Amino acid sequence: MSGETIFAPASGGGRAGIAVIRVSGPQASAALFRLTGREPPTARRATLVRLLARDGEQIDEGLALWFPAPGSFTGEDVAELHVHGGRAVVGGVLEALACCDGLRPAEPGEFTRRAFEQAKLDLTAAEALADLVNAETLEQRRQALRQLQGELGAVYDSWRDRLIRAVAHLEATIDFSDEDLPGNIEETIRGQIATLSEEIERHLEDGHRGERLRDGIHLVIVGPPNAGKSSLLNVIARREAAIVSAQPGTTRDVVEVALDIGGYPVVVADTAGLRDATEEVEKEGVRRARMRARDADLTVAVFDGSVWPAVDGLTEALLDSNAIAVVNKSDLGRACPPVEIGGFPALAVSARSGEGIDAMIAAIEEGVAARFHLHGSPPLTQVRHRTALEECRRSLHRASTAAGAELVAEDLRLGARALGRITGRVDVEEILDVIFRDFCIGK
Ligand SMILES: Nc1nc2c(ncn2[C@@H]2O[C@H](COP(=O)(O)OP(=O)(O)OP(=O)(O)O)[C@@H](O)[C@H]2O)c(=O)[nH]1
Ligand SMILES: [Mg+2]
Repeated sequence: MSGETIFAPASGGGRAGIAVIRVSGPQASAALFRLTGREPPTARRATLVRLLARDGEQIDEGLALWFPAPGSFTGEDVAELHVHGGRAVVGGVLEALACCDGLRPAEPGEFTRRAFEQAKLDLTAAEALADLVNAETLEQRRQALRQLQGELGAVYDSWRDRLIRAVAHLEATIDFSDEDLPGNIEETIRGQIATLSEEIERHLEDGHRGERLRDGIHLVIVGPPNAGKSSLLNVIARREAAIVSAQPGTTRDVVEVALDIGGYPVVVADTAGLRDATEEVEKEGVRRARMRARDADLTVAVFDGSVWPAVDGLTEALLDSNAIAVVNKSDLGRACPPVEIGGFPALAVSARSGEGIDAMIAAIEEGVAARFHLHGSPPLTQVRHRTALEECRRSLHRASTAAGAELVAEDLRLGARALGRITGRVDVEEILDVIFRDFCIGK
Protein backbone atom coordinates (compact mmCIF):
# COMPACT_ATOMS: atom_id res chain seq x y z
CA MET A 1 0.00 0.00 0.00
CA SER A 2 1.30 3.45 -0.89
CA GLY A 3 2.37 5.67 1.99
CA GLU A 4 1.07 8.82 0.39
CA THR A 5 -2.45 10.11 0.66
CA ILE A 6 -3.88 11.73 -2.45
CA PHE A 7 -6.89 13.88 -3.16
CA ALA A 8 -8.65 15.27 -6.22
CA PRO A 9 -12.09 16.21 -7.51
CA ALA A 10 -13.78 13.07 -8.83
CA SER A 11 -16.36 15.12 -10.69
CA GLY A 12 -15.66 17.31 -13.73
CA GLY A 13 -14.69 20.95 -13.74
CA GLY A 14 -17.12 23.84 -14.05
CA ARG A 15 -20.12 24.85 -12.02
CA ALA A 16 -22.51 22.12 -10.94
CA GLY A 17 -25.01 21.40 -8.17
CA ILE A 18 -22.66 18.95 -6.51
CA ALA A 19 -18.94 18.22 -6.73
CA VAL A 20 -17.30 15.13 -5.32
CA ILE A 21 -13.82 15.28 -3.84
CA ARG A 22 -12.04 12.05 -3.09
CA VAL A 23 -9.22 11.37 -0.63
CA SER A 24 -7.38 8.05 -0.64
CA GLY A 25 -4.58 6.71 1.55
CA PRO A 26 -3.55 6.17 5.15
CA GLN A 27 -4.08 9.83 6.16
CA ALA A 28 -7.65 9.98 4.81
CA SER A 29 -9.15 9.59 8.27
CA ALA A 30 -6.91 12.33 9.76
CA ALA A 31 -7.75 14.64 6.86
CA LEU A 32 -11.44 14.09 7.42
CA PHE A 33 -10.95 14.95 11.08
CA ARG A 34 -9.12 18.16 10.16
CA LEU A 35 -11.86 19.30 7.81
CA THR A 36 -14.95 18.23 9.77
CA GLY A 37 -13.72 18.25 13.37
CA ARG A 38 -15.03 14.72 13.92
CA GLU A 39 -14.06 11.08 13.59
CA PRO A 40 -14.98 9.38 10.31
CA PRO A 41 -18.71 8.65 10.13
CA THR A 42 -20.18 5.16 9.92
CA ALA A 43 -18.75 3.31 6.93
CA ARG A 44 -20.57 3.80 3.62
CA ARG A 45 -23.26 6.06 5.16
CA ALA A 46 -23.79 9.59 3.94
CA THR A 47 -23.38 11.96 6.89
CA LEU A 48 -24.03 15.70 6.97
CA VAL A 49 -20.89 17.60 7.96
CA ARG A 50 -19.58 21.15 8.17
CA LEU A 51 -16.37 21.63 6.25
CA LEU A 52 -13.87 23.96 7.80
CA ALA A 53 -10.91 25.85 6.44
CA ARG A 54 -7.58 25.89 8.25
CA ASP A 55 -8.51 29.06 10.18
CA GLY A 56 -11.80 27.53 11.28
CA GLU A 57 -14.03 29.42 8.82
CA GLN A 58 -16.79 27.27 7.40
CA ILE A 59 -16.31 26.54 3.67
CA ASP A 60 -19.50 24.64 3.04
CA GLU A 61 -21.94 22.13 4.42
CA GLY A 62 -21.92 18.79 2.64
CA LEU A 63 -21.93 15.03 2.88
CA ALA A 64 -19.03 12.89 3.98
CA LEU A 65 -18.73 9.22 3.11
CA TRP A 66 -16.20 6.92 4.66
CA PHE A 67 -14.95 3.76 2.96
CA PRO A 68 -12.41 2.00 5.18
CA ALA A 69 -9.77 -0.21 3.51
CA PRO A 70 -10.04 -2.61 1.82
CA GLY A 71 -13.70 -2.04 0.91
CA SER A 72 -13.16 1.02 -1.27
CA PHE A 73 -12.52 1.84 -4.92
CA THR A 74 -8.75 2.00 -4.42
CA GLY A 75 -8.61 -0.64 -1.70
CA GLU A 76 -7.20 2.02 0.66
CA ASP A 77 -9.00 4.16 3.23
CA VAL A 78 -11.13 6.53 1.17
CA ALA A 79 -13.12 9.60 2.18
CA GLU A 80 -15.54 11.24 -0.21
CA LEU A 81 -16.84 14.74 0.25
CA HIS A 82 -19.96 15.81 -1.61
CA VAL A 83 -20.00 19.58 -1.60
CA HIS A 84 -21.74 22.32 -3.57
CA GLY A 85 -20.13 22.42 -7.00
CA GLY A 86 -18.98 26.03 -7.13
CA ARG A 87 -15.46 27.02 -7.97
CA ALA A 88 -14.86 28.76 -4.63
CA VAL A 89 -16.26 25.86 -2.62
CA VAL A 90 -14.24 23.21 -4.42
CA GLY A 91 -11.15 25.43 -4.38
CA GLY A 92 -11.57 26.01 -0.64
CA VAL A 93 -11.89 22.31 0.15
CA LEU A 94 -8.88 21.42 -2.02
CA GLU A 95 -6.86 24.11 -0.31
CA ALA A 96 -7.84 22.81 3.12
CA LEU A 97 -6.86 19.29 2.10
CA ALA A 98 -3.52 20.49 0.75
CA CYS A 99 -2.76 21.88 4.23
CA CYS A 100 -3.17 18.47 5.85
CA ASP A 101 0.01 16.56 6.68
CA GLY A 102 0.96 13.85 4.21
CA LEU A 103 -1.60 14.84 1.58
CA ARG A 104 -0.91 15.82 -2.01
CA PRO A 105 -3.04 16.29 -5.13
CA ALA A 106 -3.53 13.11 -7.19
CA GLU A 107 -1.95 12.71 -10.61
CA PRO A 108 -4.35 12.00 -13.50
CA GLY A 109 -5.53 8.41 -13.21
CA GLU A 110 -3.83 7.85 -9.88
CA PHE A 111 -6.92 6.59 -8.06
CA THR A 112 -7.46 4.01 -10.77
CA ARG A 113 -3.81 3.11 -10.75
CA ARG A 114 -4.00 2.42 -7.02
CA ALA A 115 -7.13 0.36 -7.55
CA PHE A 116 -5.14 -1.70 -10.06
CA GLU A 117 -2.19 -2.01 -7.70
CA GLN A 118 -4.52 -3.24 -4.95
CA ALA A 119 -5.95 -5.78 -7.43
CA LYS A 120 -9.36 -4.11 -7.34
CA LEU A 121 -9.47 -4.21 -11.14
CA ASP A 122 -7.32 -5.55 -13.95
CA LEU A 123 -5.92 -3.48 -16.80
CA THR A 124 -8.78 -4.21 -19.17
CA ALA A 125 -11.21 -2.96 -16.51
CA ALA A 126 -9.08 0.13 -15.92
CA GLU A 127 -9.17 0.85 -19.66
CA ALA A 128 -12.91 0.25 -19.67
CA LEU A 129 -13.36 2.77 -16.88
CA ALA A 130 -11.73 5.43 -19.06
CA ASP A 131 -13.89 4.29 -22.00
CA LEU A 132 -17.04 4.51 -19.89
CA VAL A 133 -16.19 8.04 -18.81
CA ASN A 134 -15.56 8.96 -22.44
CA ALA A 135 -18.53 7.02 -23.88
CA GLU A 136 -20.71 9.28 -25.99
CA THR A 137 -23.16 6.81 -27.43
CA LEU A 138 -25.30 3.97 -26.12
CA GLU A 139 -23.30 1.19 -27.77
CA GLN A 140 -20.00 2.62 -26.57
CA ARG A 141 -21.42 2.65 -23.07
CA ARG A 142 -22.59 -0.96 -23.35
CA GLN A 143 -19.22 -2.14 -24.57
CA ALA A 144 -17.31 -0.24 -21.88
CA LEU A 145 -19.58 -1.52 -19.12
CA ARG A 146 -19.22 -5.15 -20.21
CA GLN A 147 -15.46 -4.74 -20.21
CA LEU A 148 -15.49 -2.94 -16.86
CA GLN A 149 -17.44 -5.82 -15.36
CA GLY A 150 -14.61 -8.12 -16.36
CA GLU A 151 -16.00 -9.99 -19.37
CA LEU A 152 -12.99 -9.34 -21.58
CA GLY A 153 -10.44 -9.83 -18.80
CA ALA A 154 -12.08 -13.16 -17.96
CA VAL A 155 -11.59 -14.41 -21.53
CA TYR A 156 -7.89 -13.55 -21.51
CA ASP A 157 -7.38 -14.94 -18.01
CA SER A 158 -9.01 -18.23 -18.92
CA TRP A 159 -6.78 -18.56 -21.99
CA ARG A 160 -3.76 -17.81 -19.90
CA ASP A 161 -4.81 -20.35 -17.25
CA ARG A 162 -5.13 -23.00 -19.95
CA LEU A 163 -1.62 -22.27 -21.17
CA ILE A 164 -0.17 -22.33 -17.67
CA ARG A 165 -1.85 -25.67 -17.01
CA ALA A 166 -0.44 -27.04 -20.27
CA VAL A 167 3.04 -25.89 -19.29
CA ALA A 168 2.68 -27.62 -15.90
CA HIS A 169 1.64 -30.86 -17.59
CA LEU A 170 4.50 -30.66 -20.06
CA GLU A 171 6.96 -30.09 -17.29
CA ALA A 172 5.65 -33.22 -15.65
CA THR A 173 6.61 -35.18 -18.77
CA ILE A 174 10.09 -33.70 -18.55
CA ASP A 175 10.53 -34.48 -14.87
CA PHE A 176 8.96 -37.94 -14.77
CA SER A 177 9.50 -40.92 -17.00
CA ASP A 178 6.76 -41.88 -19.44
CA GLU A 179 5.56 -44.91 -17.47
CA ASP A 180 4.50 -42.75 -14.53
CA LEU A 181 2.18 -40.59 -16.65
CA PRO A 182 -1.24 -41.31 -18.09
CA GLY A 183 -1.69 -41.44 -21.89
CA ASN A 184 0.29 -39.29 -24.29
CA ILE A 185 0.33 -35.89 -22.65
CA GLU A 186 2.27 -34.19 -25.41
CA GLU A 187 -0.30 -35.30 -27.95
CA THR A 188 -3.19 -34.00 -25.80
CA ILE A 189 -1.42 -30.69 -25.36
CA ARG A 190 -0.87 -30.28 -29.09
CA GLY A 191 -4.64 -30.68 -29.49
CA GLN A 192 -5.24 -28.04 -26.84
CA ILE A 193 -2.82 -25.63 -28.53
CA ALA A 194 -4.67 -26.04 -31.81
CA THR A 195 -8.05 -25.35 -30.16
CA LEU A 196 -6.77 -22.27 -28.34
CA SER A 197 -5.09 -20.95 -31.50
CA GLU A 198 -8.42 -21.17 -33.30
CA GLU A 199 -10.21 -19.32 -30.52
CA ILE A 200 -7.62 -16.53 -30.56
CA GLU A 201 -7.80 -16.39 -34.34
CA ARG A 202 -11.58 -15.95 -34.26
CA HIS A 203 -11.26 -13.27 -31.61
CA LEU A 204 -8.67 -11.39 -33.71
CA GLU A 205 -10.74 -11.61 -36.86
CA ASP A 206 -13.67 -9.66 -35.52
CA GLY A 207 -13.49 -6.98 -38.19
CA HIS A 208 -12.11 -4.58 -35.56
CA ARG A 209 -15.65 -4.34 -34.14
CA GLY A 210 -14.62 -3.38 -30.63
CA GLU A 211 -11.90 -0.96 -31.67
CA ARG A 212 -14.23 0.77 -34.13
CA LEU A 213 -17.00 1.03 -31.59
CA ARG A 214 -14.55 2.65 -29.24
CA ASP A 215 -12.96 5.03 -31.74
CA GLY A 216 -15.71 5.62 -34.31
CA ILE A 217 -17.08 3.77 -37.33
CA HIS A 218 -16.06 5.24 -40.68
CA LEU A 219 -18.77 6.14 -43.14
CA VAL A 220 -17.81 7.87 -46.37
CA ILE A 221 -20.02 9.76 -48.82
CA VAL A 222 -18.76 9.38 -52.38
CA GLY A 223 -20.13 10.26 -55.80
CA PRO A 224 -19.66 12.44 -58.86
CA PRO A 225 -19.28 16.25 -58.53
CA ASN A 226 -22.50 18.12 -57.88
CA ALA A 227 -24.52 15.01 -56.96
CA GLY A 228 -25.40 16.58 -53.60
CA LYS A 229 -22.95 14.77 -51.31
CA SER A 230 -22.29 17.81 -49.15
CA SER A 231 -26.00 18.61 -49.05
CA LEU A 232 -26.69 15.09 -47.78
CA LEU A 233 -23.95 15.36 -45.16
CA ASN A 234 -25.56 18.56 -43.92
CA VAL A 235 -28.95 16.88 -43.75
CA ILE A 236 -27.55 13.92 -41.79
CA ALA A 237 -25.56 16.21 -39.47
CA ARG A 238 -28.47 18.66 -39.19
CA ARG A 239 -26.12 21.58 -39.65
CA GLU A 240 -24.20 23.33 -42.40
CA ALA A 241 -21.01 21.34 -41.90
CA ALA A 242 -19.89 21.44 -45.56
CA ILE A 243 -20.08 24.11 -48.26
CA VAL A 244 -22.76 23.51 -50.88
CA SER A 245 -22.70 25.22 -54.27
CA ALA A 246 -23.93 24.71 -57.79
CA GLN A 247 -20.37 24.64 -58.99
CA PRO A 248 -19.05 21.10 -59.55
CA GLY A 249 -15.83 20.47 -57.61
CA THR A 250 -16.81 22.52 -54.54
CA THR A 251 -15.57 20.06 -51.93
CA ARG A 252 -11.82 19.45 -52.12
CA ASP A 253 -10.73 18.21 -48.74
CA VAL A 254 -12.41 15.56 -46.61
CA VAL A 255 -15.02 17.10 -44.28
CA GLU A 256 -15.69 14.99 -41.19
CA VAL A 257 -18.58 15.09 -38.76
CA ALA A 258 -18.81 12.81 -35.71
CA LEU A 259 -22.37 11.66 -35.10
CA ASP A 260 -24.39 9.29 -32.98
CA ILE A 261 -26.28 7.09 -35.41
CA GLY A 262 -28.58 4.60 -33.71
CA GLY A 263 -26.37 4.52 -30.63
CA TYR A 264 -23.16 3.97 -32.61
CA PRO A 265 -20.37 6.54 -32.92
CA VAL A 266 -20.03 7.23 -36.63
CA VAL A 267 -17.56 9.56 -38.32
CA VAL A 268 -19.26 10.68 -41.53
CA ALA A 269 -16.85 11.98 -44.17
CA ASP A 270 -17.90 14.07 -47.17
CA THR A 271 -15.43 13.90 -50.05
CA ALA A 272 -14.50 15.55 -53.34
CA GLY A 273 -16.61 14.55 -56.34
CA LEU A 274 -15.06 11.70 -58.31
CA ARG A 275 -13.91 12.72 -61.76
CA ASP A 276 -10.82 12.79 -63.90
CA ALA A 277 -9.55 16.03 -62.41
CA THR A 278 -6.74 17.96 -64.05
CA GLU A 279 -6.25 20.71 -61.55
CA GLU A 280 -3.72 19.82 -58.79
CA VAL A 281 -5.82 20.53 -55.68
CA GLU A 282 -8.89 18.76 -57.00
CA LYS A 283 -6.75 15.83 -58.11
CA GLU A 284 -5.49 15.44 -54.56
CA GLY A 285 -9.08 15.71 -53.29
CA VAL A 286 -10.17 12.89 -55.58
CA ARG A 287 -7.22 10.78 -54.45
CA ARG A 288 -8.20 11.30 -50.81
CA ALA A 289 -11.83 10.49 -51.59
CA ARG A 290 -10.82 7.18 -53.14
CA MET A 291 -8.53 6.34 -50.24
CA ARG A 292 -11.29 7.05 -47.74
CA ALA A 293 -13.76 4.95 -49.69
CA ARG A 294 -11.30 2.07 -49.70
CA ASP A 295 -10.77 2.18 -45.92
CA ALA A 296 -14.36 2.93 -44.94
CA ASP A 297 -16.56 0.55 -42.99
CA LEU A 298 -19.55 1.73 -44.98
CA THR A 299 -20.01 4.03 -47.97
CA VAL A 300 -22.96 6.03 -49.18
CA ALA A 301 -22.62 6.23 -52.98
CA VAL A 302 -24.53 9.29 -54.20
CA PHE A 303 -25.69 9.51 -57.83
CA ASP A 304 -26.91 12.69 -59.46
CA GLY A 305 -30.64 12.35 -60.11
CA SER A 306 -30.66 15.40 -62.38
CA VAL A 307 -28.98 13.39 -65.14
CA TRP A 308 -30.83 10.10 -64.51
CA PRO A 309 -30.87 7.54 -66.10
CA ALA A 310 -27.23 8.39 -66.86
CA VAL A 311 -25.11 6.92 -64.05
CA ASP A 312 -21.59 7.91 -63.12
CA GLY A 313 -19.26 5.01 -63.91
CA LEU A 314 -16.54 5.87 -61.37
CA THR A 315 -19.09 5.79 -58.55
CA GLU A 316 -20.83 2.69 -59.87
CA ALA A 317 -17.48 0.89 -59.76
CA LEU A 318 -17.37 1.48 -55.99
CA LEU A 319 -20.66 -0.30 -55.32
CA ASP A 320 -20.31 -3.42 -53.21
CA SER A 321 -21.94 -5.03 -50.18
CA ASN A 322 -20.60 -2.23 -47.95
CA ALA A 323 -22.23 0.50 -50.03
CA ILE A 324 -25.63 2.11 -49.77
CA ALA A 325 -26.57 3.54 -53.17
CA VAL A 326 -28.73 6.67 -53.30
CA VAL A 327 -29.96 8.74 -56.23
CA ASN A 328 -30.27 12.32 -55.01
CA LYS A 329 -32.48 15.15 -56.31
CA SER A 330 -35.60 12.97 -56.49
CA ASP A 331 -37.56 16.24 -56.28
CA LEU A 332 -36.71 16.76 -59.95
CA GLY A 333 -38.86 13.72 -60.71
CA ARG A 334 -36.48 11.94 -63.04
CA ALA A 335 -35.55 8.90 -60.94
CA CYS A 336 -38.66 7.21 -59.59
CA PRO A 337 -38.44 4.21 -57.29
CA PRO A 338 -37.71 1.40 -57.48
CA VAL A 339 -34.27 2.23 -58.83
CA GLU A 340 -31.40 -0.13 -59.37
CA ILE A 341 -27.80 0.53 -60.34
CA GLY A 342 -25.58 -2.26 -61.61
CA GLY A 343 -27.70 -4.86 -59.80
CA PHE A 344 -27.64 -2.94 -56.50
CA PRO A 345 -30.89 -1.46 -55.18
CA ALA A 346 -30.77 2.31 -54.78
CA LEU A 347 -32.84 4.72 -52.71
CA ALA A 348 -34.36 7.79 -54.33
CA VAL A 349 -33.67 10.72 -52.00
CA SER A 350 -33.75 14.49 -51.98
CA ALA A 351 -31.56 16.63 -49.78
CA ARG A 352 -33.81 19.51 -50.83
CA SER A 353 -37.30 18.14 -50.09
CA GLY A 354 -36.29 15.58 -47.47
CA GLU A 355 -37.83 12.74 -49.42
CA GLY A 356 -36.21 9.37 -48.73
CA ILE A 357 -33.88 10.81 -46.08
CA ASP A 358 -35.41 8.77 -43.24
CA ALA A 359 -35.04 5.62 -45.34
CA MET A 360 -31.41 6.50 -46.08
CA ILE A 361 -30.63 7.05 -42.37
CA ALA A 362 -32.42 3.80 -41.51
CA ALA A 363 -30.29 1.99 -44.10
CA ILE A 364 -27.14 3.48 -42.57
CA GLU A 365 -28.28 2.45 -39.09
CA GLU A 366 -29.01 -1.03 -40.28
CA GLY A 367 -25.66 -1.29 -42.04
CA VAL A 368 -23.78 -0.11 -38.96
CA ALA A 369 -25.73 -2.38 -36.59
CA ALA A 370 -25.23 -5.41 -38.85
CA ARG A 371 -21.47 -4.91 -38.73
CA PHE A 372 -20.93 -3.64 -35.22
CA HIS A 373 -23.68 -5.03 -33.02
CA LEU A 374 -22.13 -6.77 -30.03
CA HIS A 375 -23.12 -10.38 -29.66
CA GLY A 376 -21.42 -13.40 -28.21
CA SER A 377 -18.02 -13.01 -26.64
CA PRO A 378 -16.76 -9.49 -25.88
CA PRO A 379 -14.65 -7.94 -28.65
CA LEU A 380 -11.12 -6.72 -28.19
CA THR A 381 -11.11 -2.97 -27.92
CA GLN A 382 -7.52 -1.78 -28.06
CA VAL A 383 -4.55 -2.09 -30.37
CA ARG A 384 -2.59 -3.03 -27.27
CA HIS A 385 -4.71 -6.17 -26.86
CA ARG A 386 -4.36 -7.01 -30.54
CA THR A 387 -0.57 -6.72 -30.45
CA ALA A 388 -0.32 -9.01 -27.42
CA LEU A 389 -2.75 -11.52 -28.91
CA GLU A 390 -0.80 -11.64 -32.14
CA GLU A 391 2.34 -12.29 -30.15
CA CYS A 392 0.57 -15.09 -28.28
CA ARG A 393 -0.66 -16.55 -31.56
CA ARG A 394 2.92 -16.59 -32.91
CA SER A 395 4.15 -18.34 -29.76
CA LEU A 396 1.43 -20.96 -30.08
CA HIS A 397 2.32 -21.49 -33.71
CA ARG A 398 5.95 -22.02 -32.79
CA ALA A 399 4.88 -24.38 -30.00
CA SER A 400 2.81 -26.43 -32.44
CA THR A 401 5.84 -27.09 -34.62
CA ALA A 402 8.50 -27.32 -31.89
CA ALA A 403 10.16 -30.65 -31.23
CA GLY A 404 10.41 -31.82 -27.65
CA ALA A 405 8.44 -31.01 -24.54
CA GLU A 406 10.93 -28.45 -23.27
CA LEU A 407 10.77 -26.26 -26.35
CA VAL A 408 6.99 -26.52 -26.52
CA ALA A 409 6.74 -25.51 -22.86
CA GLU A 410 8.99 -22.50 -23.42
CA ASP A 411 6.82 -21.22 -26.28
CA LEU A 412 3.65 -21.76 -24.28
CA ARG A 413 5.19 -19.82 -21.42
CA LEU A 414 5.86 -16.91 -23.79
CA GLY A 415 2.27 -17.12 -25.02
CA ALA A 416 0.94 -16.99 -21.46
CA ARG A 417 3.17 -14.02 -20.75
CA ALA A 418 1.76 -12.12 -23.74
CA LEU A 419 -1.79 -12.76 -22.47
CA GLY A 420 -0.78 -11.76 -18.96
CA ARG A 421 0.33 -8.40 -20.25
CA ILE A 422 -3.19 -7.59 -21.46
CA THR A 423 -4.77 -7.92 -18.03
CA GLY A 424 -1.69 -6.67 -16.21
CA ARG A 425 -0.65 -9.92 -14.58
CA VAL A 426 2.96 -9.51 -15.82
CA ASP A 427 5.26 -6.81 -17.20
CA VAL A 428 2.94 -4.08 -16.02
CA GLU A 429 5.34 -1.18 -15.61
CA GLU A 430 5.84 -0.57 -19.32
CA ILE A 431 2.08 -0.40 -19.83
CA LEU A 432 0.84 1.47 -16.80
CA ASP A 433 2.14 4.91 -17.66
CA VAL A 434 0.65 4.78 -21.14
CA ILE A 435 -2.76 3.75 -19.91
CA PHE A 436 -3.16 6.07 -16.96
CA ARG A 437 -1.75 9.06 -18.78
CA ASP A 438 -5.01 9.12 -20.75
CA PHE A 439 -7.16 9.72 -17.69
CA CYS A 440 -8.01 13.37 -17.66
CA ILE A 441 -9.85 13.79 -14.37
CA GLY A 442 -8.77 12.39 -11.04
CA LYS A 443 -10.53 9.07 -10.90
N1 LIG B 1 -32.92 19.92 -56.90
C1 LIG B 1 -32.05 19.52 -56.01
N2 LIG B 1 -30.84 20.10 -55.95
C2 LIG B 1 -29.98 19.66 -55.03
C3 LIG B 1 -30.28 18.63 -54.13
N3 LIG B 1 -29.21 18.40 -53.35
C4 LIG B 1 -28.26 19.28 -53.73
N4 LIG B 1 -28.71 20.03 -54.73
C5 LIG B 1 -27.98 21.12 -55.43
O1 LIG B 1 -26.92 20.53 -56.15
C6 LIG B 1 -25.79 21.37 -56.14
C7 LIG B 1 -24.57 20.65 -55.64
O2 LIG B 1 -24.75 20.32 -54.31
P1 LIG B 1 -23.55 19.88 -53.33
O3 LIG B 1 -24.14 19.34 -52.10
O4 LIG B 1 -22.57 20.97 -53.24
O5 LIG B 1 -22.95 18.68 -54.20
P2 LIG B 1 -21.60 17.87 -53.99
O6 LIG B 1 -21.88 16.50 -54.45
O7 LIG B 1 -21.11 18.04 -52.64
O8 LIG B 1 -20.64 18.56 -55.03
P3 LIG B 1 -19.04 18.66 -55.05
O9 LIG B 1 -18.59 19.02 -53.70
O10 LIG B 1 -18.77 19.70 -56.04
O11 LIG B 1 -18.57 17.32 -55.49
C8 LIG B 1 -26.16 22.58 -55.27
O12 LIG B 1 -26.60 23.62 -56.13
C9 LIG B 1 -27.32 22.07 -54.45
O13 LIG B 1 -28.22 23.09 -54.07
C10 LIG B 1 -31.59 18.04 -54.21
O14 LIG B 1 -31.95 17.12 -53.49
N5 LIG B 1 -32.41 18.52 -55.18
MG1 LIG C 1 -19.39 18.77 -51.93
